[in-house]
Amino acid sequence: MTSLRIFSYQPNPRVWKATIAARLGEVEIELRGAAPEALADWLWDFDARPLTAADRADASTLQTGRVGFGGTPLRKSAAFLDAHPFGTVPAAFSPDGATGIFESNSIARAVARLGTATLYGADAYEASRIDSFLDASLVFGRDTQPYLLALRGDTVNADIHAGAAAAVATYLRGIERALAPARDYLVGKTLSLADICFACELTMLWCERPLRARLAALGLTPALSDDFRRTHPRAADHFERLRAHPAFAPDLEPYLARLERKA
Ligand SMILES: N[C@@H](CCC(=O)N[C@@H](CS)C(=O)NCC(=O)O)C(=O)O
Repeated sequence: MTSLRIFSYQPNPRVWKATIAARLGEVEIELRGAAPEALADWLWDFDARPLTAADRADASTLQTGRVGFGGTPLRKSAAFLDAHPFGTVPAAFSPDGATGIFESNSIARAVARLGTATLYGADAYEASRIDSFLDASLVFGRDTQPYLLALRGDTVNADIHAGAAAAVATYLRGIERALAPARDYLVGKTLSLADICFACELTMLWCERPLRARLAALGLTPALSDDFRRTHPRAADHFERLRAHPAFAPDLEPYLARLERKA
C-alpha cells in the first residue's frame, strides 16, 4: 500500500532523500510530477495532474511562482495551499491527502518514521544529532539555491557565486570534521538520514559542471571545486561511497553520470 504521495518536478535530488529512505525502509511512495517547465501546466494539488480545461477555467487557483518559478503563473489549489502553506515542491501528502508534509528533509523524516530501517537514530540523542545535520544541510541548500537558479537562468554574478562558495566551504568543513578520523557514517555506526541528505544536497551542486563556461566567462570556477577530493578527502570519499550504494545509485548515478558526461 502506498504510504506517501509526493508531487514535484523531476528529476529533483530533494525528492531522492525520500526515495532512498523508502528503498532502505521498504516504504511505498507514489511520485507525481513532470519536468520543471511542465509544472506550469499542472494543477498543484493532492490529486496533482496535467491541467484539464475546467482546471484552466478556474481563476481561483492562479498563483505567481517564486523560487525557481520566478514570475511563472502556476495553478495551486486552495487545498494544496492549505496543506502546503509555503506552496513549494517537493510536496508530500499522507495517503488520504489530509496531511501535507513540506521541506524535503521532513519528507525524508516521514519516510524514515514509516519504514522498517533504522535511519533516524537509535535513541533521542542520535535522532537529534541527525536533526543537526539535516538543519545544516537545509542551510547549505538554502544558501546555494539562489546561485544554482541564477546559474541555470544565466544571471549569475560574482556576489551570488561568492555566497555559494562560502556555503560550500562551511558545509564541507563540517562534514569533513564529522567523518574524522575515519568514520564510515555521519552519525553513529550505521547509515542514517544525515548521510542521505548530505548525498542529495551535494548532488544538487553537480549541475554546475556542464555550465562552467558561464562561470569562466565571469572569471569564476565552480563553487564545488573540481579538486574538492584534495581539500575534503573524507567528504569526497563518503559521497563516492554513497552514490554507489544500491539504495542511492538508482536515483543518483544516472543523474550524476549525465551531468559528468555533459561537462
Ligand atoms: N528547502 C526546500 C526547497 C523547496 C523549494 O524551494 N521549492 C521551489 C522549487 S526549487 C518551489 O517549490 N517553488 C515554487 C514557488 O515558488 O511557487 C526543500 O528542501 O524542500
